[in-house]
Order: sequence, then C-alpha cells, then structure tokens
Amino acid sequence: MGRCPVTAGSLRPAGRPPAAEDGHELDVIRLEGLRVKGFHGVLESERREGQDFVVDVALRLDTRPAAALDALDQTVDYGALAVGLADVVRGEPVNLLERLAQRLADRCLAEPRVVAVDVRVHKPDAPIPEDLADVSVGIRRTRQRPVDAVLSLGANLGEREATLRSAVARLQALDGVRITGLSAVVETEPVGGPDQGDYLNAVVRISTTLSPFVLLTACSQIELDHGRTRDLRWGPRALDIDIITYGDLVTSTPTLELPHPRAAERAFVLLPWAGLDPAAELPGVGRVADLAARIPQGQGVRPRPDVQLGAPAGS
Ligand code: PH2
Ligand code: MG
Ligand code: MG
Repeated sequence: MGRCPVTAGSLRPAGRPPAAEDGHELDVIRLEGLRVKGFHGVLESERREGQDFVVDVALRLDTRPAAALDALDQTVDYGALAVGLADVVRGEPVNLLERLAQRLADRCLAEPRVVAVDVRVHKPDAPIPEDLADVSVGIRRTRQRPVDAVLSLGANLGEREATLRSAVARLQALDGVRITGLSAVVETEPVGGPDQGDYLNAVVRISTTLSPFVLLTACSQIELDHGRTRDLRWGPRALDIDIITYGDLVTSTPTLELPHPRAAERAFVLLPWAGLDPAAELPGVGRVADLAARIPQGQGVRPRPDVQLGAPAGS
C-alpha cells in the first residue's frame, strides 16, 4: 500500500490466535487486494459517482481435512468467495466502512468451515482534502454461538397494538436476531411512576448472535423510532423494550444489568413469560413459573387474546 497508511477501526486483540477443536493453531487463507467499485459513503458525491474499495480478508480454518483428501469441498473455495465478497461491495450502499467490513465478515463466516476472519476494507481514493495514501477499517470476527435472550415489550401511549406489532417486526429484521417465541399479550395496570394509562405488555424470546450491548443499542433505536422520549422514570411511554435475560449472564454495568433487576417482581413480565416458557429460569433467582405463581390474583394483569403480535411460536 502507500506511503502513509492510516488505519481506523478495531485493534487486533492480543493473545493466542483461534484454535481448532484439538487445540491445533488454525490455518489461514488470505485474499488480498480485491478491488471493486462500490457506492458507499456518507457524502452525496460518493453515492452518485462511486469509487474503488479494496478488500483483504484472512480466513481462519483447519485445512487438514482438505489436505488429507485433496478435496475442494473440505475447505473454502476462494474463487467463489472472492465473487461473493465483490457482490457485497457492489451491493446495497452503506454509509460507513465499519458496516461494509461487517457485511464482508458475515459473508466469510457464512462459509461453514471458517471459524474466524480478519477483514480490512480500504478506501484509497477517499475524498479527503489532504494528501492521504489510504484509509482502512479492520475488524476481527469470530463465529458466535447464538444465545437465547428474553425481552419484555411494553406500550401505553399511542396505537399500542400497532406499536408492539411493528416492534416485533423490527426485532425480527435485525441481522443476528431470530424470534423463537412470542407470548400472549396482556393489558396491565401501570406499576410505579405517575398516574398513567394501562399498558399492553408481551414477552419475546430470541436467539441472537449480538452481544448484550449491541442488542441494547438496537432495542433503544427501535424505541426511538417509535417515538420514545426519555423524560420521566417509569412515566408513560410509546414503547419500552427491556432485556430481561441474556443466556445465563449475570452482570451489572451502568447501562445494563442482567437479569433485569425488577423482573422477579413484575407480574407484567412474569405472567406472559411463564405462559410462553413454563420451564424458564431467571438466572440466579429461580423458576419463572414459581415466581409467577406467587403473584396474588394476577395483580392487575388481564389477558388480551384478541391482540396477536405475529405468527405463533415455532412457525
Ligand atoms: N414499565 C415500566 C413501569 N411500569 N407497568 C406496566 N404495567 N407495564 C410496563 O411495561 C411498565 C410498568 C418501566 O419500564
Ligand atoms: Mg422497563
Ligand atoms: Mg426500558
């Protein structure tokens, strides 16, 4: 590359490279300097005229089966992958190199033998008013095992039913999120906060490869897109999406506490959740069905069988 490469993006984590199941250090297949015209960028001129993007990828995998059998179907066909990566660059324009790099990493990890990948995307002709040889973003991604997470949805302003339905559709559309269960919808009296209208509440089970923080950010964005404003704690809201559990993770940070600290007392979470998943556990607390059974007389929670959020679980 040029004289003065400037690299933005994640630093390579220190430590050992990923290993095969037997602990053998993984092998690498590199594709370098794949140059493709695309229309990505924040500037209108970049979207209109396009420019070259240059992609390097390093695929981590165990090549021993391919070596032993001398068989292409035991490894990654790098010719086919190069075409797939070029299609990503030629495809739907995005604003940021970060997002393009993520899409390229996703394409690499769609190859079943690839365990991890380093992607670097260069924009050598970036419209920058300085003599800059290159700019690039590098990311490392490792195949993630999906984790089951449970979300609580609530709305008590505006078209509550339409809002919940639209929120479910937006969750389903997120890359890295698959909805695996939808509870019945309940109408509930407000718990805490000022005098306000009743809520519609439901619980959604997902399988996700997103980290808890990325999931939280995505949920907050969906709230904002449905007119959520942050004024009063426990005040009325167009849409609230809370992460109740993320696998069996127990953690407490300034922005996220898991499991949700008040889930164990909230009838509007426990009752729909227990209906969806009678065997579910609140990590570190106990069985959801047992917690739900302790709620006296349903505590302000009424079934709303007339409100359906989508296709039933499992379909
Ligand atoms: N959410 C709150 C506070 N109070 N009450 C009901 N019934 N349903 C809710 O979703 C709810 C609440 C804070 O998020
Ligand atoms: Mg809440
Ligand atoms: Mg919330």
